[in-house]
Amino acid sequence: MKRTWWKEAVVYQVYWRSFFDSNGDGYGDLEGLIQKLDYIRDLGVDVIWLNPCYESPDKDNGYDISDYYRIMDKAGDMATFDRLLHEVHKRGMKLIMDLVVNHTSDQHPWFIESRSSKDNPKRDWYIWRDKPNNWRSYFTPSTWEYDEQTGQYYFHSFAVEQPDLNWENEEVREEIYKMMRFWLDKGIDGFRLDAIALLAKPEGFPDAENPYDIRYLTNNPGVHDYLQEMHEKVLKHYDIFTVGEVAFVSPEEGLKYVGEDRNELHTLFHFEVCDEMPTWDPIRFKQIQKRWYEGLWGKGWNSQFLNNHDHTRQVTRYGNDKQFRVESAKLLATLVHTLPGTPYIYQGEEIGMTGVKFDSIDDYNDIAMKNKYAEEVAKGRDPKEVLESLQLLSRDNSRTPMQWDDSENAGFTTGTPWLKVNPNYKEINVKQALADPNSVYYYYKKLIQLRKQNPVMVYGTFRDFSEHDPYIYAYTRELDGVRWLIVLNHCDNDNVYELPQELASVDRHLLLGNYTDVKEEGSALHMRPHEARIYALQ
Ligand code: TEU
Repeated sequence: MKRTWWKEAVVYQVYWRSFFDSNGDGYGDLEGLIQKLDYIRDLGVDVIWLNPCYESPDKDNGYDISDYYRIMDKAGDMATFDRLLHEVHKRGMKLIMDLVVNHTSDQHPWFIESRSSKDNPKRDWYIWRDKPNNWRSYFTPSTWEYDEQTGQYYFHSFAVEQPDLNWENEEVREEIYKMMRFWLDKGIDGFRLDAIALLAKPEGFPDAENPYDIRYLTNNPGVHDYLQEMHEKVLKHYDIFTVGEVAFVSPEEGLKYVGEDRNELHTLFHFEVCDEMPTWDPIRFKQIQKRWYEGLWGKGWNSQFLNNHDHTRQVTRYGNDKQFRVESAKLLATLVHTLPGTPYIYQGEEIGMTGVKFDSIDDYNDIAMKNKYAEEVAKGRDPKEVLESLQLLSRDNSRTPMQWDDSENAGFTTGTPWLKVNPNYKEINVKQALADPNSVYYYYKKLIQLRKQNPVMVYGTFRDFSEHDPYIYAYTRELDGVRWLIVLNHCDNDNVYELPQELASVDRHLLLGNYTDVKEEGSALHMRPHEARIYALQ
């Protein structure tokens, strides 16, 4: 398999508005990120993925862009961005930006022109129809919004304020490519391509049989033509890293985006876990990993993550954030960093930050959650019940400010934070983590070091020895005669893992574990709650 820097990399996602506020306005900012770069570097991170910081009315936290060439005031300005890039590079790290080109803001001048009249030259830059079909958007009941001025409907996969660009229009594509070159010429190291599987729309917009199953929004014919053109005209001319957000995709379909012979993207985020597995489901999780491994290995590259700014923090959603928070956070880290693919860390994950439950809908900000809440309450449902039903998966679970210390507002801001701080910041914060040699933070650091020193962790073949076990996940990675065994007891109780003959008959040496006193006991491994171990086999 071809070795590349981005296969070996560990990526750290910075949701800047919740990272560190340098000017007391309650929002994190690029200057704040600059001030914390040493913290990120010390963890061992190679690449920073920065969420969108372009000019935006901020209806969907920067994913509604009104000027691709400017930095939004809350984040800073272009001079600060340039300094950020310089400071990241100075520390030997790389920076990738979010590329949001499925849609713009409705305040983007292109859309303002487009909606102004039916014969405006930019009319065709967006998608206009006389009649809607029955599709649902991600964030609202319909994908179509009626526009009084011209008496037609425009299409939006997400919020009403996020009209989809018409990728069939060549001028649109050329404008986007030009904008991409602008950022790449500044020296950024790649893109995370937002909602990229949505670019192509099906001919004629036929009604869906079940409008609630929104798969029709993604992976439509034509999407690969656009990506190949983008590759040809932009991407291939730079030494960069690209990762596409590709929802509702099978490994077979996924390979079309990332196949090494396809000239599209390097890697993808598939969402078979985060979108389609609401709570921990071990057998299903193992099947997903196996299928993706078999589908991609040697042909295209995968990513590993269990949370991001759209998905509830992993220790809350898939682990145990109460009795075994520290052990569980370390176990999940072990999983993400030892499965095949590039691992992602979402800010705060490295100190085991948890999700939140706010008492009132007013304390939430997430447009997806708020629109859904309004829709359900309008149907006459009990507001309290609706709130409760939306809490676990609200995107604000992962968006609360980074917890730096136990001072007011967790040291995130001297002002009023744009989203409330998680009340548990007095116990869970960076200062505490750095002072405790057994913290989640130092465990991440060790995992990252291991990855740097051992190619087997990146390029080793994968084999699951526990397909039907509901608690233990045991698998090997193997490369050039080096063989590692990873054993995880994803469970609140003790369990014994009886090593299969093949693994029991060789010597083993513990490389890393999340309990300090591991006694070696022959072929039966007595695993404690949420215990994780990485062995080298001889
Ligand atoms: O998300 C796209 C998206 O579809 C997610 O909302 C979904 O939950 C899933 O993770 C992918 O199927 C991206 C951004 O990450 C999100 O923050 C934006 O709101 C959205 O695009 C619109 O730009």
